[in-house]
Amino acid sequence: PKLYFVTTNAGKFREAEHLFKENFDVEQVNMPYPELQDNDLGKIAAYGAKYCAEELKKPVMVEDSGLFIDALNGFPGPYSSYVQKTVGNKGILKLMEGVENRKAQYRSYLGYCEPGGEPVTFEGIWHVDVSFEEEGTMGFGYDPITNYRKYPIGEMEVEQKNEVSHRRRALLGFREWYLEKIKQ
Ligand code: ITT
Ligand code: NA
Repeated sequence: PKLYFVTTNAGKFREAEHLFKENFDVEQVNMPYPELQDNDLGKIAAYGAKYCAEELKKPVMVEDSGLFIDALNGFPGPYSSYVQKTVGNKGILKLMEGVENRKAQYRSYLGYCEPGGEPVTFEGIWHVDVSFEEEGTMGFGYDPITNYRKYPIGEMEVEQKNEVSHRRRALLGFREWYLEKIKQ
């Protein structure tokens, strides 16, 4: 089957393409869509999927994600994209200077919708730590300033990251549901 992944983020798309390559033909639709102002990423993904399905008249997936840092009460969370584009990784490292608690989570919400249908969402959470300096050039976004059990995420190949990430969990949740659905 063919799926359309609406995202402007090439890093996200690359990971999804890798993870799904055995099951689906995934095409990137590089189109921004209105994002609800909400703290609930699941709601943003559901609304975005519905909007894009009606707009494109195709079955679509969207994904809304973010990095939630414990010591910053969940910041940047739903603002992750904006914060990445403004103060960036250096800005986050600055905020984290002298902070001992480095715990954070990446969260991913995959939203899927067909034209005329209701959206469904799938969640994935990945517990990571905020590093003390930038390391690696492999990933995107906050990858260079996060590590998983001391392994710099910025040094992970797509395949390696796809074995453990928040995105893997959300996408595989969707895959299981979808493959079951098309059997019927
Ligand atoms: P689209 O909305 O067009 O898909 P976006 O980059 O704006 O692209 P989001 O609104 O979901 O996507 O923003 C999530 C941000 O969180 C993203 O821009 C990254 O900075 C960060 N992020 C999400 N997943 C990440 C990951 O696996 N590694 C590093 N940073 C990530
Ligand atoms: Na976005």
